[in-house]
Amino acid sequence: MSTSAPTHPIPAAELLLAEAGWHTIDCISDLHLQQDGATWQTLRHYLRQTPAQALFLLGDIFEVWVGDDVLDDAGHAFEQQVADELAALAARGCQVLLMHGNRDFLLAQAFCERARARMLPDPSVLQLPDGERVLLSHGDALCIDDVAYMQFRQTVRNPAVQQQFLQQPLAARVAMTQQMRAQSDARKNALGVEGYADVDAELARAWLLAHDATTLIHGHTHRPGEHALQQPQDRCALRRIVLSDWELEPGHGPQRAQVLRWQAGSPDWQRLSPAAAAV
Ligand SMILES: [Mn+2]
Repeated sequence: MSTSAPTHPIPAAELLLAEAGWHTIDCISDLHLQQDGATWQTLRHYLRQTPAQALFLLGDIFEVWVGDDVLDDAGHAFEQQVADELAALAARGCQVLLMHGNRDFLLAQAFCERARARMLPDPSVLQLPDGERVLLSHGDALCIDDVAYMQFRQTVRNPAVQQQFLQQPLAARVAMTQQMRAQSDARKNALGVEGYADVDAELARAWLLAHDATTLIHGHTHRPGEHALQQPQDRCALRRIVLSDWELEPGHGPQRAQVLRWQAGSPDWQRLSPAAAAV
């Protein structure tokens, strides 16, 4: 386990200080939006009602993102609606903070401008008003046991590779990603959630120690939970909190969707249903 560190250098993190007016901070991830439906309608209701002053969307907001030019394409009205709904939330005074997932890592400047959102590097440190430092990540970079995925990740996160992809016509990019998604779905069906590599506990602990944080919040694995990470020599409790994915369409397995919320004066983060978080 401890051999993972040298081959997986710990990335730098951006430090974000919670503002004094942030009384409610929400984290969600893995919405995997692709079309209008039950998941989107529940999310939209939540976005319109949340009392949060800051909303962190920790990756895989979209099932796939082929380039920001979909925002100018008549065939992608759904993606435009999502961006506009985030912008409406921002207009009401909530800061919208995004992180890339392994599905939507091509979200770029034009999307952020339309959604009035800010893209954060993965990982980022959120320092809460009480001084607690929380490390935020999508989580895929910590699933190092999936060697094939880690190689794929390195390739597709290469700016030159991305540039080449984005130079293809939009229709060609859509077709290419559909093919890749079919392969990925076949693998998902064959392995099941439990068959996927999980976050490497030792690497997660190393990330926390390097960034002087005590809690890691991430998504990606679709295994909501909370796990202690500290070793006997650690001076304080270290843990990771795993966000739920959102899947509310009928016929897609058990329905699931959660908001993780921090509130000033509350002892800890709370898991809420979207309906409970929307009041
Ligand atoms: Mn993911």
